[in-house]
This record gives sequence, structure tokens and C-alpha cells, in this order.
Amino acid sequence: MYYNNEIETMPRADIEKLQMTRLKKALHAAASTPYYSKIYGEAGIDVSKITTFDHMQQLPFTTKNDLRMSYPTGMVTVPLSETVRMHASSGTTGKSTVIFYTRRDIEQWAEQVARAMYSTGARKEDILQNMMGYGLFTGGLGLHYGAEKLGCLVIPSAAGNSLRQIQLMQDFHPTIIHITPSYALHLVEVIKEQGIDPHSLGIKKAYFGAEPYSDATREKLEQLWGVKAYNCYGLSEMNGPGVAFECAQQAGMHIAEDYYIAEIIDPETGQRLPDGTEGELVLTHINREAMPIIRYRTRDLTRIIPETCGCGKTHRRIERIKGRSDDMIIVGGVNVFPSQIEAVIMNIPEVGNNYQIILEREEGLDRIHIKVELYSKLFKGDLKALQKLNKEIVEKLRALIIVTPRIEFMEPGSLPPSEGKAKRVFDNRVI
Ligand code: DLL
Repeated sequence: MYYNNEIETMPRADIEKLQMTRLKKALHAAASTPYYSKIYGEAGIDVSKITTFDHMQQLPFTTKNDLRMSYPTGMVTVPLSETVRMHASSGTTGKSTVIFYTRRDIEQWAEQVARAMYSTGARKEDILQNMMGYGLFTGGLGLHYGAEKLGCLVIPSAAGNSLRQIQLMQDFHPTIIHITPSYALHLVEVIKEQGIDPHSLGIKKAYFGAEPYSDATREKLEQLWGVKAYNCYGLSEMNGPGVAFECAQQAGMHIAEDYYIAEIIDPETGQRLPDGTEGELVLTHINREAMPIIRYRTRDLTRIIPETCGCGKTHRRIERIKGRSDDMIIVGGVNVFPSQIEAVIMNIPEVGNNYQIILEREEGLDRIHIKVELYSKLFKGDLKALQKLNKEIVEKLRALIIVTPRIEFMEPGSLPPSEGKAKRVFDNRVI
């Protein structure tokens, strides 16, 4: 039933014990690096005194900026000759952040992904078409090694080139796809345009991750593709995909708690919050030799689900990521996350598979303009019906964001498609 019974169903007290043992080791290793030895030295922190989850609160957070400051190897614990791989996050501003892995780290990561895939029901007989970018991005290789470890045949098709993806699907019959939700929304349309019924392809499961998406989008994707969808969360600083993964219950993502210590904090004050309360996820990697990162502020907003899961795993779950604290839009003084807007529009059956949120300022007032693709049948539909639909969307959104949005219906396929992480919000406001 589990890939690793002992670890996955370990009693909580034992998980916490294991976490503390690993934390001590990770802290000791971290303290030997140029970055942490300086930080801990300045703050007068003696890492040998950090022996409980509570004590951890004395440790300063690590941020993306700290990773940039210590670029490229300031947080690396071993000589580079001991490392076998690096990945880097794209970084829209400034230097990207680089992560190094030893051979053991790569093997452990593969184990982590294999285990998570197993709990979705994946087995060695499965064929995985991996449509995430290969290269410095972790999405491709991260899942690849895990799926191989499980014994699956992996089609390393990477992102993009939709017609070739479809050809591969027809020729090799993948049973699982790994893809960003935004590319999946686009690709399914291309499949239909080719006169192919997506349900006829034989795909059973989809792993969606790398960007936020709503429950409404998951449902839509499940229907369009005829699959069961599993949410996969991760970030390069913490390995990549597989940090948290849904099991067959599809009810929140189990954190690999033998690899990470998860905390939820108030993003404003940095104070730790109790399980069940929404806040920013902070992760400590306690199972990576080359680069243990301590109390990393992910900026991702979620909550820990305190109840135990029906699957019997004892590792706690996090809820679907609501957005990033730095992605929050403030329109007319109201805080909204793009995912909340997405949840409203994707719940409307007439809405197609792509949208954009454009923020503008007119005469000192914030305006929100949303371009929404409609299904082709509807787009050609009668004007009255379209006006009614437009009003319906405006009203639903106004209830959420107070400001009255302008909804513009677009022809299907007219907005730029995404092959990786979609850019949906364009803030054109001049301050
Ligand atoms: O996106 C790793 C990954 C690859 C995860 C493939 C899952 C699948 P980064 O490029 O470093 O790494 O971006 C990490 O993406 O902090 C979140 O904001 C967002 N993110 C990742 N997975 C999810 C998800 C990869 N399932 C950043 N839901 C993270 C929501 C996600 N957001």
C-alpha cells in the first residue's frame, strides 16, 4: 500500500524525533558554510543549543535574497567535487539562485518523488510523459528521476512543441502526464483541434504543479482530459517537485516530513502560527547534504491541515497554495489573489481555457480588466446571451474585489498560450 511503510506511516512522535535528529545534523553542516557561519556568528547563535521545534524560532529566516547574496556557493557544505548536479531558479530580477546536490541528494530526491507517485497509485507499469522543462528548472529532471526509480518508462518530452507531444501520446500511450496546469489547458485545446478526443488517449493521471491554480481549474482539467489530477508542490530551493504531493485521496498535499520541517508564519510579523491557520510556509531542508537551507521563507500562502488523512500516511498535509505573498494584487485598497479571480472565472462553464488580468489606473482609480477566452461555440453565440454572461461574471467578481471589473471576451486561442509557468497578471498602473 505504501512505497516505504516504515517512513510513511511512522507515528508522529517518531517523525518528530527523526526530524530533530536530522535538524541537528543539518544545522551543524550549515554552520560550516560561509553564509550561515557569518549569520549565526553575528547573532550569537550556538546551533548545538537548538534541539527542539520551539528553539528553531531563534534561528533567523533565510530568504531568496540571502541565496542571491551567497551566490554561487556560499551555502554549500561540501567541495564541489562532491556534488553531481546543480539547478537554478529563473529569477526575474537580479541573479538566479543556484542549488547543488550530491549523489546522495539526487538519490534521496528520486526516492521522495517515487514515494509520492506511488501514493497516487502509480506503478512501474505506468508510462509518464514529462512535459515540464528540462534543464536548470527542476520540474523535468526532478520528476524524471523519481519516475525512473519507481520503474516507469519516462518520455522526457519537456515543455512545448504541442504537435510532437500529441504524436508521442498516440504512439506510446502514456498513462500519466506531468505538466503545468496552464500548459495542460492549452494542450488539450490543440488535441481537440486535431480532431482527437483527449479521453481516447488512455491517460489516467495528471500531475499538475509549478504554479498556483484553483480547485475549479483542477476540476475543469480533470473533465477535459478525462484524468484524475494530483497536485504537486515544490520549489528549487527545497529540491524541486515533490516537497508536498497529493495522495490518492486528492485532499491536500502530504509534506515529505522526513525531508523538511514545515512551519507556518504570519508573513507580516514572522511569528509562528498554529496548525490550521493560513500563513506563509517556511521550510527547513533536513535531508540534503550539499545545501541544507534553514527556515526558508517560501512566500507561498497555505495552511497545514491538522486532521489525519484517509490514506493512512502520518505526514501532514498542506492545502492548495492560495498564492504568493508577493503576488497579492491590491485593487482599490482590497487585497486579492489572482487565484481567487481564477476560481470565479473557471467555475463558469462557458469560460474557455485562458485568461489575463490587467491592472490599470484611470483618473487616479484602479481598474481591473480581465480578458477571458470563451469556447468557440459561445463566442459566435447571440449578443444577448453574451451580455448576460458578461454581467454574471462582473457581478461574481465585484462581490469579491469590490471594484467593478471590465470583462472582455476573447476568441479561443487568441491569448498567448503558456508552455510553462503562465504569466497572467499585468500591472500597468503607473504610481
Ligand atoms: O516550480 C518546482 C516544481 C516543478 C514544482 C514542477 C512542481 C512541479 P520553482 O521554479 O523554484 O520550482 O518555483 C517554485 O512555484 O514557490 C510556488 O510559488 C510555485 N509552485 C510550485 N508548485 C506549485 C503548486 C518549481 N503545486 C514556486 N501550486 C513555488 C502552487 C506552486 N504553486
